[in-house]
Amino acid sequence: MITISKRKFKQYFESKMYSLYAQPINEASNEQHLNVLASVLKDLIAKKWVDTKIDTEKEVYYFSIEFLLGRQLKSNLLNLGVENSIREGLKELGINLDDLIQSEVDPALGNGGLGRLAACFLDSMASVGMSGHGYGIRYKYGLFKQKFVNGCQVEVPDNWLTQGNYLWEVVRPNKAILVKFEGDVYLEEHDGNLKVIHKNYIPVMAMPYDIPIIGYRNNSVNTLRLWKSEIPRRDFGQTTANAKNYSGSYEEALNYKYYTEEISQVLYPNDSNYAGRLLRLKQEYFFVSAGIQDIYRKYKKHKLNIHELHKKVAIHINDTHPALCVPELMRILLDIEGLSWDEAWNITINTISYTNHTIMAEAMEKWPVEMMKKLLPRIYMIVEEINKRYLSYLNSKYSDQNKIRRMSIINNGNINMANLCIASSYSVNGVAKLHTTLLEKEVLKDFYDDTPYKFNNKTNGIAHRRWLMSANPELSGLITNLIGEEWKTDTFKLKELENYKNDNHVLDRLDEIKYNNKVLLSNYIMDKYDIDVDPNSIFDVQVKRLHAYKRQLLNLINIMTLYHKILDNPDMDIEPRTFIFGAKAAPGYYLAKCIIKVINSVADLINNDPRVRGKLKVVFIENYGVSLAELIIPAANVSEQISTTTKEASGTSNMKFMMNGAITMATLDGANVEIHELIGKENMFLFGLTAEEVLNYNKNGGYSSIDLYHTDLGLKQVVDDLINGFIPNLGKEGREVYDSLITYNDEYFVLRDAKDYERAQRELSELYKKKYDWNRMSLINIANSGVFSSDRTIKEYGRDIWFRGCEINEEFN
Ligand code: DL6
Repeated sequence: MITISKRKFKQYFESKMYSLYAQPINEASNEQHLNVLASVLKDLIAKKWVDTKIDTEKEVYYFSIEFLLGRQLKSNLLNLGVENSIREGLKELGINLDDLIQSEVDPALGNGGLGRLAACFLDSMASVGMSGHGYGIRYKYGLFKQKFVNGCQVEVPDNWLTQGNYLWEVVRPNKAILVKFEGDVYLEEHDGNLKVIHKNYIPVMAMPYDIPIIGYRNNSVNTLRLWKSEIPRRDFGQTTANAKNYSGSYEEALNYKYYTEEISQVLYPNDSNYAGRLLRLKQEYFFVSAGIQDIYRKYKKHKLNIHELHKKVAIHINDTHPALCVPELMRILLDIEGLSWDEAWNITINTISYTNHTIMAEAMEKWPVEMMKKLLPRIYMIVEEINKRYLSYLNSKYSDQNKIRRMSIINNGNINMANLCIASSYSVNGVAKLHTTLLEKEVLKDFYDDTPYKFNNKTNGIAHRRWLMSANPELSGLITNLIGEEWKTDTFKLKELENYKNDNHVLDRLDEIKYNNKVLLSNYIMDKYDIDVDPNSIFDVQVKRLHAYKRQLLNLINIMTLYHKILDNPDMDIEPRTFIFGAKAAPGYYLAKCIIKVINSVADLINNDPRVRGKLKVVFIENYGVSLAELIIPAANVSEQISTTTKEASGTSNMKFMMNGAITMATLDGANVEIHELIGKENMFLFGLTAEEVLNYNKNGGYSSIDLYHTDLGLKQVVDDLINGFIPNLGKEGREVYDSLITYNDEYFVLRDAKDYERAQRELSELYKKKYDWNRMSLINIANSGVFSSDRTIKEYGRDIWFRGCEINEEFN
């Protein structure tokens, strides 16, 4: 927490304006005002930011290929507790703070839940006072910007660094690090000792850009360090003596420049070809190597005992993308520190922990041996050695060769990164109870049977400061009026709201706040798409990545069913609904893109049909991201969490919606199961196959979608609409979606769950008519959402993983 008077702030602001831009405040642009404000705030926190704690307590380093931060200004002001004085000061200078907040870029350095979770964790680590820092990549282009052209997704580059630099970053050239690719590795004898020599490597410089992560009203300022790849500068302190010689032709020099700069060019290069896959592997090693070397350098600078690294440092691998932390740490301990394999291994395995975020086979990373061997010769040697020792351990313990093959790190010419992570870390966690159980009992069963003590669950969470306090200030104010301030630092206190569940004044107020948020969203939709949506209608929202398992298609089928019903029965008593979608499809994911096109075509059909006017609307909001989520989620009445049971690891939008009082429509998947445990089926709407049923179907060859299609005529009508011209402006995309359901037997049980979903939707509609019952349910949801604060999650990571201080002595080394 810092304090600054309005008067002082104005002085700082003015002198910063002069030093940065040499011009008066009233002549500066909005962008310049924003830069000046960010710069003043950075000055204010500078002292706290440089304070380092490494020699007093254990530090956590969170490695993630994505950090989906969202805008920082509002959240920094909130956490510092200076919003009011700064707002007032700016006002006197003729500047509106809200304009500055809105004009900040939203860095899209992530794709979805994985990256947003990483950002929430950074916020929580700082806010609970934990010394925890992030390492990632400073991509020049973030996730693409989505535009709809004729209903289809078109990807436009996200040039988020419009001014060349990011508002909050500080570049630190003196902390740049050398990362080595390719080359020849061999052993040489020096004074009777064998030394690993790496020659003819391609040197790449990792330039650190630091972003401050400010804790909520405390003294913590942690760091997110993002690396940019560059050609080593001339004054770069580290030696490149054995590097490949690039003093050749101009063309060679250009190629080298391209090689280095390409690495941090774009988030998720297209991996449908070899070059794209190679680039991804380069990215992974690049940020891992820079990060591990950085930790090591800092450790040595503080003259700490290398034999106790695991007592001072915790390294967390967010999904398998940073899995090369394992061989990179081993490389440093073996080749630089000269430790024995056994000791290096013992330190590594007690330093590294790993989170799994998916059971989808397609997301389980595997790298071809030949690719890694060429790109990272020394790293590959180490992985091979780990595997050799691991196999010998497995062979000494088991005779089942299939099991050993499944557990092997290298198999069939590929390196299985999840297997590497599990074999080499002391903790493996899933992200919701059901997900962890599925890992233990199904997907990673061999590993769980072998080392059950490594496995644990850490149900995800969300930063309630961003998702409730900042995104929904009116609701936040009501909560504080009712139960006081304490919930802001202890969200379990939200439970006290239940005392008001029969207070009609409070329920009315809740209703009013939701309405106001719906008006804000309606205005946005009007401005952007010229679609008039009624804030009195039910706002039924599904916002998340577009993926077949998340089943936006099931939502759409229900919309079509409802549409037909109204057409058949124009006097039908129906609560008006606005269905809202937001989703990006991965550029190479054809079916997902077809689903987008189908939804947009159905939206056109319905929104332009006077027969359903005032009853149904469908809006697909383009370019869904963090800032839009902050507008959409507080305005939702219904939260669609309808993935095929077993497929969604956790979900985090389910938690954000719940905290903002939306009612969840859900399958018992991911963290929905835990929402259900908390509030019971009477406070949400459940439908669909259970996990057991899905697993049984999968083991016994699925169900027959075509049989269902022929027996349920209502369903048949809607499915046929995809290919019979009923939906205008729909061509091959309709056929593709139809085929996924019928020809390819509906892998995600969309049709199988459709009837039950329709039933649950009907019940929801009925309940909405009873205003107080609905708002009571909404209040109960908010009151029970405290457990989903990422502060709780991060404290559990600290308590059970990073600081538990228990040493694993692996049997194999
Ligand atoms: O754990 C964060 C988030 C979960 O909430 C989602 O359920 C899960 O789908 C997502 N997983 C990924 C994995 N991507 N890859 N690779 O984003 O993680």
